[in-house]
Amino acid sequence: MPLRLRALAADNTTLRVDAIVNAANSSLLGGGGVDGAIHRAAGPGLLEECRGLGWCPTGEARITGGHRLPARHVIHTMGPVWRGGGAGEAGLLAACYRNSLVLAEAHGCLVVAFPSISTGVCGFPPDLAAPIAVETVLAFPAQRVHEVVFCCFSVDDLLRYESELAGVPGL
Ligand code: AR6
Repeated sequence: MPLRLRALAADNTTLRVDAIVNAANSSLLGGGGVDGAIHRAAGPGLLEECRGLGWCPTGEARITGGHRLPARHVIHTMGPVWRGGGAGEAGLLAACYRNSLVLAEAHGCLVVAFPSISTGVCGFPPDLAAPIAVETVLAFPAQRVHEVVFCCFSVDDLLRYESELAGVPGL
């Protein structure tokens, strides 16, 4: 089945999907932005589970249950902090999407929703991040995952992803 990609304006803590992705920090112990929203909505059980996971280096990902979230799983990934573009940020951002999808596959997730990783507190320019997100997902050899949702938290980001997806032939 071909992989379906779509963009949606939503708060990802409300999505009833197999996995939502969290733009976490390396401690996996919560923070601001989408990370804070996910921990608030999931409740203390998520933090408890995260404590057992240890450190997550930039570009890698870890998976937990969804606890009180409608989503079955949370995939936590640490995106790169933007340092001007010469510090491997693009490759690390792509690794976040790829490694999150590897975990989604391994846990039988069919529908996965990504926030715009690194484009908030981490300062990655959203216009550069969106094409990396879309290209990396398209290049991923998905077998079980059949739908990827780009969960946009602003109208600007939604328009950005819609225009990116419109440029993909055959989608
Ligand atoms: N649903 C979907 N997207 C959201 C939500 C939400 N509920 N809330 C924010 N966004 P950020 P980062 C968007 O800052 O840049 C934390 O402190 C937001 O508008 O959450 O990867 C962590 O602990 C933006 O487009 O993540 C880390 O320390 C995108 O999510 C650090 O921030 C990412 O913004 C990670 O920074």
